[in-house]
Amino acid sequence: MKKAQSAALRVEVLRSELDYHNRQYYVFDAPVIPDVEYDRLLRELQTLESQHPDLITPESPTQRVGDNPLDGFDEVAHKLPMLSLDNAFDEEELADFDRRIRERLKLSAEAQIRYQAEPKLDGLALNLRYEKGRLVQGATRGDGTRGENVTSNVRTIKAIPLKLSGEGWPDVLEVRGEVFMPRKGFEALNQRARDAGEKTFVNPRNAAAGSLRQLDPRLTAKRPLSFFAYGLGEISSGQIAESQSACMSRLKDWGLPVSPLFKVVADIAACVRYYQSISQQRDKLPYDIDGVVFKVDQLELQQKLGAVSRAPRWAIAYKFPAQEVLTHVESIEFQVGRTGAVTPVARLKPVFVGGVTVSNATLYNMEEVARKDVRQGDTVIVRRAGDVIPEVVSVVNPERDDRPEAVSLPEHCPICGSDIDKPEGEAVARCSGGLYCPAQRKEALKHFASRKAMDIEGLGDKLVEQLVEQQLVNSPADIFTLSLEQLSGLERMAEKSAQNLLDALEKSKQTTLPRFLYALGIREVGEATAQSLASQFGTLDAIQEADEEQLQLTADVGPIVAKHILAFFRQDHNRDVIAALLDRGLQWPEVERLSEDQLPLLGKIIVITGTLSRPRDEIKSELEALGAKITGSVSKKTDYVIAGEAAGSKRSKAEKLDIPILDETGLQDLLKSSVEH
Ligand code: I6G
Repeated sequence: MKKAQSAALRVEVLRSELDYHNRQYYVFDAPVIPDVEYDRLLRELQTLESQHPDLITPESPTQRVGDNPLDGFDEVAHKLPMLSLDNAFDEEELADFDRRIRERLKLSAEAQIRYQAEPKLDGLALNLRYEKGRLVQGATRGDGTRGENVTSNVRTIKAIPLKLSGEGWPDVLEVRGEVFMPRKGFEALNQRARDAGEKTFVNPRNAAAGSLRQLDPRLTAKRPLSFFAYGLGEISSGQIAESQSACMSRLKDWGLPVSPLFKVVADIAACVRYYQSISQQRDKLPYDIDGVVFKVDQLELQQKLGAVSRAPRWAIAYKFPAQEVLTHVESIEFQVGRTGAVTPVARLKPVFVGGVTVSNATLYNMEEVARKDVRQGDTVIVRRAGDVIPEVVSVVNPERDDRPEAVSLPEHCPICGSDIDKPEGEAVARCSGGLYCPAQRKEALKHFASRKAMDIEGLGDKLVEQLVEQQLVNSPADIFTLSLEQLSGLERMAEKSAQNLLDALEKSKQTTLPRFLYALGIREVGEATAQSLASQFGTLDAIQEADEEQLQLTADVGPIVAKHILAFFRQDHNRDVIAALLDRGLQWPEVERLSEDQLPLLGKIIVITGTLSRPRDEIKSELEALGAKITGSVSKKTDYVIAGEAAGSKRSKAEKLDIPILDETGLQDLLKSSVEH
């Protein structure tokens, strides 16, 4: 009894902590804990709920994994129509909007209208219905009067609260807003699709729409969707505030994310300044926007103005110029990246798109070239969104006469002439020249100096290219021997800038182990893996000396990454560069290793086999959260084998090797004792 009570209490505490962290992340954009810590709390809750299923509630943060697939979506009649917005494409049209409002409200030419301003996300509209503070329905706009019931999918979107926080919300509250896919998530999703030879999404908007209209909510749960609220539908209490901006603030208090860039501006001139300011920030925003929206702030005035032909008179979307344009492919060439990846690139007739002139667009790999069938001379749609690399969306005239042959992958590197390898089944072709290839050398140095790596201020791409071309620098260690004379002799480099760079180089020598590891540019070792390796091993020496199995004990490190790490440290020239860098004075503070206190199953190797009552992935995540490493095959190093029904050869092998075999009860005991640890 006492145990069940304490579990119930812990479940409550975990839920409220997780809800709090979710709000900090999505509503306030101010996370308090790192993602791994959030995941750990979530897994602790999952473990407790699996031991005490009676404690599970529909609003628990664990209930976002997605229900069973549907046959189709039901139709939903909107209680209040979901309107669309009129557009303005230049300042004159915006001024007309303001003038029409003043005329309709019979205000003088001098009277000023206060507007609420916010970016217009490039996503899709959604209506959320909360009853007594609980999310009961999510519906798409559809034709404005009837949409689709996508509740099961909406429940998987972490930015959308399953229950409202704070107080004072009406019994029925409908919230309207935009579902969108942040650019980073979109890029990663498409990269995974490309790696698997699957179809990619054309843009984040299509990816968001496709994900929200997925019949299997478990798939939606895996898509990085997010949400900002921008308005209201039915409200049982009539009104929740006197102005649009105050409504948004109340929604925020109740845990609904609203745009962090929303602002009240004094008049139409301030709207123009707001538009200009957002245009300048556009590329740096983590999501696509296609304009800004202005709304008369006072609700009383909104009501007086009303709507015409399905669009409110009190709001307007001031749109940015198009991000997709037509141009011609002048040629298709091949570029060599840091790890030798050979990428086909379309050289384009320069075209102005999304605020910059674009003359190159990536074609990713040969499969993509074939899929899109892009050839020299084609007219293509080019898309540029934010600071994402411009890409060819599709060919406009694939049936034209005398099209040249499709381009094929060259046998030799266009930069250094080394052989190009393309392993069977892999999408990426690589130059085999390694650091002999000047292209790879340049890219490796750019990566080494970049902000998230050694963060060497002033050592930009152009400078790296000059240094390599003039053979002043061959390896990262050479950067630290550059002299003032050498640097000030370079193009566009005054003595002052040269001295600043030397100062920046000196400063960068005080680094951290994760940064240093990341800067080395080991294949598949990104920032997160570099951090995990540092926490797991504590020192660079320990990482260099680790064997494949030891490496694989690290979070994020599977057999492929482990092989890349080993291959990197096995190369003499890499070890020489590291020694030279340390010799030049690069150093970092000691790293605190993860301890058994934090992760009670740290270092334990576990194999899961047979049919269990819960999905294997779920059990795997719970064990991993406690520090265990889950592997696929049984060996002398295995600590436990979790064996469900019909466990076959792995169970027999464990018996032969005398490895403890746990059934479901044994697994629960292991989880319980580790959580209580
Ligand atoms: O489609 C929309 C996007 C953004 C909107 C909207 C919005 O506000 C930021 N606001 C309204 C009132 C409507 N559609 C109808």
